[in-house]
Amino acid sequence: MNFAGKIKSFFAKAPAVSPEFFDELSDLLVEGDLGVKESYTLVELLQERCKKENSASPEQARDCLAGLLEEMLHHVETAAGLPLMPETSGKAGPAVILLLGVNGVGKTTTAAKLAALCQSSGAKPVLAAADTFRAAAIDQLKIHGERLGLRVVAHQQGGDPAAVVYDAIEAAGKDGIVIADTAGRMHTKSALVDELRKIDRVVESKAARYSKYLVLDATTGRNAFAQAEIFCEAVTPEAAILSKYDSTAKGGVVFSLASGLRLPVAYLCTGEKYGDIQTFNPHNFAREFAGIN
Ligand SMILES: Nc1nc2c(ncn2[C@@H]2O[C@H](COP(=O)(O)OP(=O)(O)OP(=O)(O)O)[C@@H](O)[C@H]2O)c(=O)[nH]1
Ligand SMILES: [Mg+2]
Repeated sequence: MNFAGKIKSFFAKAPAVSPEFFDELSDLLVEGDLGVKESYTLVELLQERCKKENSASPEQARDCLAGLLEEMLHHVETAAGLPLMPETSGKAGPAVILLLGVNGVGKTTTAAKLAALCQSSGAKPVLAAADTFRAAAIDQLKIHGERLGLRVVAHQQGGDPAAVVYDAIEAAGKDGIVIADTAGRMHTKSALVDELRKIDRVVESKAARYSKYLVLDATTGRNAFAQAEIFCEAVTPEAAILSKYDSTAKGGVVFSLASGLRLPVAYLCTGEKYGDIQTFNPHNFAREFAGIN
């Protein structure tokens, strides 16, 4: 049974709230990728709240849990929809969206999905193949560009990613949107950070709006949190995008990103098709995680 099924069945079958009930719930939340510390703290809070509110039934406890989970997400402002509203800085220049993340998390696919999303609201984004590490990465983005009917700015393999982004910004023009793919791997971590900082300097000097999204693979569980810690320290992404959030993914890491790193989630990706992306809704996500829907 997947996590969603397990949590639903736990609340449905529990006879009443009891110390065992709360112990079992803590273990279940850990299994859902919430993190050991967060799970125990949350369940302690839940016990207090249930007592205060006289919530004696498992169903009441479940609703209370959903509320507490949602509060965890409201530590951070929701970042959904930001790239689709480029403006405000007063500076002339395009909006730039940069996708970050380690190998294979779904950066290139997500770049294409975001491009499709921008297209559906009438924009014509330019894709920037700033993953110059592998020739295949450039080709992969070009294929998406062809399918979507969008321009892809690319240089040769081994080229300077910051130069690719620069050219894409020029191509997009001052009201345009640039969506840039980046490499997940480098010879060393410091080389990757140097490369991303160089891109930052180009974007900050030329763009009116800059959104850096960290793509995290939901199926990697707590490992996604460890990746986020490293990226947040090195390159300050503004939000995460949770990819591969399909039927087997658990998603508890989202609460840890908010409470531990103050990193909001902007989008959830639920499959490989262009349309398989949705803006993150804290209320619905918290309820779903608590087994309500
Ligand atoms: N089910 C599912 N598969 C996804 C999703 N996003 C990406 N994938 C798949 O995951 C694999 C890796 O996706 P990519 O977009 O190539 O990942 P990447 O981060 O660009 O990988 P590198 O460029 O190698 O670092 C591909 O097979 C994608 O089709 C998603 O949201 N759901
Ligand atoms: Mg890629």
